[in-house]
Amino acid sequence: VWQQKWVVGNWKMNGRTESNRALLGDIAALPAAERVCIGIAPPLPYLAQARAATAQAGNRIHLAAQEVSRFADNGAYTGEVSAHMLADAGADLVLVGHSERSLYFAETHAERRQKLENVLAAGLQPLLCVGETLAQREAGQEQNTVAAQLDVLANLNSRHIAVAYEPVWAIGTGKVATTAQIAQMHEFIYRHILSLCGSDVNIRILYGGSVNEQNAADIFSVAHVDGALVGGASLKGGSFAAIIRAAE
Ligand code: G2H
Repeated sequence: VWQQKWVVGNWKMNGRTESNRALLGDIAALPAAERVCIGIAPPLPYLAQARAATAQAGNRIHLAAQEVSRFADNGAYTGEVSAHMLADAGADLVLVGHSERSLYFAETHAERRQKLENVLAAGLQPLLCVGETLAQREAGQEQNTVAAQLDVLANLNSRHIAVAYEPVWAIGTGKVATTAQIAQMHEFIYRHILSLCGSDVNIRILYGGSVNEQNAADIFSVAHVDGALVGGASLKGGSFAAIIRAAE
């Protein structure tokens, strides 16, 4: 897995039982992609549906959760879902720190850290999302911003670091970072993780932000791009399949 390209579909708040059935059918029918690790992150009520559908594909589709509680295990935290519950429900990957969580839920650095620790304690792999806003990029602050976001990884008890670089200005906007911008930032992220976590870590750095079947091949050809976190295009079976083929 740590040599493969990861293609993870983040469904966000989309789907219904009936429409999921068709999409999951397409995903379960994908031919085995040896060099690609495929993941999907459906909304929580559909995790079991996704698990059942992908089990038919021999569990080669990884299940991801889009969010996790900062509270550990069990307790009086109405509305929350713990990392242990996600593990119990069959997830093995958990998104942490997606920019939409800071935008709409004011998630803090300390909360992200707590979530990372909870995910690891439950035996799951976190996928930390980082990325700068347009204003930060225009002010020349993109690397400082991303470095500060990555600092949440310092002294984390894990030798497996997965990060998604998602420039906020490219999320769901149809605007894609240029391959030069992606190359520069992925190289920076790679070096920063090494300096934070040591050189003996396994690293996957995914790109996210309006990835689609037209631009995927170019993006995957960039050094230190180890896959993609795909939003909108992961809701169409054909597009998601094409992105996986581009990663092969
Ligand atoms: C970025 C991405 C997936 P989209 O958020 O997380 O979404 O591909 O729709 O820009």
